[in-house]
Amino acid sequence: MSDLLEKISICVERGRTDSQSPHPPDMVGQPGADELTRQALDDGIAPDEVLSKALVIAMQNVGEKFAINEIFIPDVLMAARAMQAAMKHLRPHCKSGEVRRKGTVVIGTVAGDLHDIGKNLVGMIMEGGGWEVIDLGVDVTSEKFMQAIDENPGCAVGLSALLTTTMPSMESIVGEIKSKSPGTSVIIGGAPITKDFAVRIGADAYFPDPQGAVAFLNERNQP
Ligand code: B1M
Repeated sequence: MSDLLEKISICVERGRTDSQSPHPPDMVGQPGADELTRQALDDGIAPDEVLSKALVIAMQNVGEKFAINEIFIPDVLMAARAMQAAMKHLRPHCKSGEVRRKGTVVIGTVAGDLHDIGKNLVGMIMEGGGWEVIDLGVDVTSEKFMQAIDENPGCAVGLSALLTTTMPSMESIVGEIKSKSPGTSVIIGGAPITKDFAVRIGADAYFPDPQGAVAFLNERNQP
């Protein structure tokens, strides 16, 4: 890996957004993901390489460390901020098709539920893992999920629920997706969700953390 890509990867993993940031204290005064990504593109490094050889690797490390409690929610949020600073430079290239994404995932918190912190973490780690993420937000009805599936053929869907009272809503959304679009993979998660519940409602997979969900998507994407 080039020196520059390695530096970008370290900045994202450590949550170093830009040269003005006070975080992390041992990197104060050094450039961050923002400046280094700009520099990489100016130096002629392909945007695709910045994504796959720096951001994806950094966010994979972040997801793995988070899953084993080596780092915590604030660390993931800082890493996600640094990743967004890099993505700002890559997004125009994504739109032009120069950056190849692994596929599209539509995510949302189910109808009746307003909790979005976990869903946002999952979305950020999926995006960092090289997936295009369409985030429908919170309180998302089955109609909105179906519309997004129609607009993004071949996408996977990720549902989050934090309330026991919105688990029935998750069940009816999964039922609707599976009856109208049986080929769509549906992943579910959230504090009250279990593997047994996922099996019972016909979801393809349940994961207690973002990393498991990304690993599932990557596996499903294998040729
Ligand atoms: Co709420 N709340 N809340 N709340 N809230 C809980 C969930 C609760 C457990 C608190 C409690 O009573 N101890 C309780 C639910 C009880 C139950 O259902 N059995 C509860 C309640 C009751 C409520 C209200 C009803 C309170 C009221 O108004 N009377 C109300 C409901 C509003 C609504 O949704 N309609 C309510 C409101 C709120 C706030 C708005 C104040 C706020 C949400 C702010 C926001 O999200 N923007 C809030 C918060 C912050 C919480 C707690 C404290 C924290 C939730 C959180 O963000 N966790 C929570 C108590 C707790 O968990 N300690 C609580 C951190 C987050 C990173 O974890 O979301 O689990 P989590 O996501 C994890 C994994 O679950 C997984 O990955 C994430 C990262 O590890 N994951 C997935 C999540 N989605 C996934 C999807 C995947 C894969 C993995 O694939 C697609």
